[in-house]
Amino acid sequence: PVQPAVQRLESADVAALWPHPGREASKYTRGVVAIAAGSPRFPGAAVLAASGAARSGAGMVRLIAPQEVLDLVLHTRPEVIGHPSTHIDLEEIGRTQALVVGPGLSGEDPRTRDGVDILAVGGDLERGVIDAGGLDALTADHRFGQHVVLTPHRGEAERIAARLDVDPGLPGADLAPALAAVTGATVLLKGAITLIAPGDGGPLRAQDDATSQLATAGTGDVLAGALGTLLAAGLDGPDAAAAAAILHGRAGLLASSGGRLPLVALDVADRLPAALGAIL
Ligand code: NPW
Ligand code: AMP
Ligand code: MG
Repeated sequence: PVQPAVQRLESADVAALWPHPGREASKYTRGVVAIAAGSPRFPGAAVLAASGAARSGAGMVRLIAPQEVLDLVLHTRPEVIGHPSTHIDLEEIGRTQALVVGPGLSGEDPRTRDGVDILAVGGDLERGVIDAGGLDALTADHRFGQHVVLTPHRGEAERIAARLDVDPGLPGADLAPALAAVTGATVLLKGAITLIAPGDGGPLRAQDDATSQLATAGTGDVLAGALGTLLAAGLDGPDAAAAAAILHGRAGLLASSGGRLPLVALDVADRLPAALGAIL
């Protein structure tokens, strides 16, 4: 098949898509995002994903995690609603418009398997993000709609590809669409150039103006949370992915003084509102 033209993402794309809360908005109508993240081995990933979600304007951020992880997160982010649990039961949790599964989880964690099944075709929710450990639970039998976004870095993308009978050696501009085609999900392939391949075979979008200061532990977890918020607000999978990638990249530039100084992942989350302010 002929490779469709690549669309280069700009700030204006975010401005056009951004979901401003209406005058009558409530925290529930704005979008509730539930996040299954953080484990005894990687508790910090939950802080980072929850921060990315909360700083992007979620009406409510729920976190499904063991109590010791919730204790850490609530210390930093008291606005987060904690759900101490080893599994995901959406009925028990309450209203949820998008689910983020994976930051800081292993592929064997029951939350990982529950989350992927909930987001798969035939599951209870069609909007969400599968990142990090969540990607390790993908099998060739899983199919998704395009409002589910997979967010692998290159290493994770190669691991999924090998399992889904896609050539892991493909260049990114072919690998992202190939993974989107076999899963049906939108694929956001992270890196110096971040590529977004819609699950419906639509045009590839690219972001190439972030800073390599983002190449530090935990920045991907922040992105997963921010993307969850935009999906909960009702954006289409590819649009949410585009807006989250641009905003995350701009926040990285602000947090690093234009790419000159080192940043830490939590700085990126905290700069999301200012990045948005510079765009709108
Ligand atoms: P190599 O070196 O090329 O052989 P992992 P992870 C390869 C959580 N975190 N970027 C490379 O292999 C995450 O949420 C928790 C990165 C490398 O060894 C995950 O749950 C934090 N890797 C978990 O940790 C902060 C690339 O893949 C391997 C690559 C593991 O996350 C940090 C890494 O893959 C972190 O976010 C690329 N562009 N290209 C916390 N504070 O709690 C190739 N590789 O071990 O599956 O993933 O990213 O380290
Ligand atoms: P993760 O590996 O999951 O923590 O995600 C890393 C984040 O940093 C992603 O948003 C990447 O797009 C971004 N990133 C990593 N390396 C670079 C780079 N060289 N230039 C720009 N952004 C990068
Ligand atoms: Mg990651």
